[in-house]
Amino acid sequence: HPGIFNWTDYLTEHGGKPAPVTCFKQPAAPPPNNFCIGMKLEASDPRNLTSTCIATVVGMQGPRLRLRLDGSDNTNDFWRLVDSGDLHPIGYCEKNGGLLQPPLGFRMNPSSWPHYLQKILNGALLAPSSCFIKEPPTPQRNTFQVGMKLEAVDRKNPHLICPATIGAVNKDQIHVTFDGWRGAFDYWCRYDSRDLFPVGWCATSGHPLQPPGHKGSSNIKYSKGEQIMRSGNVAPSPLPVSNAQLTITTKPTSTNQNSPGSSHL
Ligand code: MLZ
Repeated sequence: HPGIFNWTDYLTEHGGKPAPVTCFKQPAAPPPNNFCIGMKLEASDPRNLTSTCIATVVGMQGPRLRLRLDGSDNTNDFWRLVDSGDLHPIGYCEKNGGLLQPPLGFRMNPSSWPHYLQKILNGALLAPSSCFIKEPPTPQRNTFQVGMKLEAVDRKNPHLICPATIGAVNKDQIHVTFDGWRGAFDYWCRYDSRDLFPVGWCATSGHPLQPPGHKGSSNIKYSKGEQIMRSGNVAPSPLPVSNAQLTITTKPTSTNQNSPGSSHL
């Protein structure tokens, strides 16, 4: 299938080894997704982790749920795995002595919250407890190494999972670098983040995997010759070469000249 991303061919061509599955806080097999669009559940507010809110499933992709907090707008949707520790059936908060809170940025007057809550839960489709899957255990320590390959959530486009490489390791933190995007989407996170998956996870879980970008790999060749300047410490991920080796071949592309300052969006 030319044009469809294939890890085996990619690793043969570009080198690199998949990070072992034991590095990740993910179960041996991706969990089943038994949720349906429209189901309501309890989730912690990503913008205010001390609040438990009502959320509705507004989309799904493999074992990932796209969630929207009830009473919030549609610009703060977030994604969680079905085995996320942040998700619980409706009633869990109250059973544990808590109170459901309005989301940060509640669209109405705060005094209307109790009535609003009653209204949205009346006759609602509640996600049954069988949908919720226990969070997997956390690996004891950070065993990622620089150069290892993985699949990672693009935090600027959190519906996307993309091929990535470990760019650096510092104690419990790892630097996730996205293949072919010259650093524009890279981030640091803990080794036990739920946004990190082993190579092949998307294929087995039924989640789409974005192909790598082409910036820094299609019309950029690594050889001796004319140098280009780049600002900051943005490395030409994922190829481990020094700036001194980086040159752009003169083969013109259609519109994007792939200049170092060009937009990545
Ligand atoms: N705005 C970009 C998305 C890039 C995603 C990169 N992920 C590492 C585009 O539309 O191509």
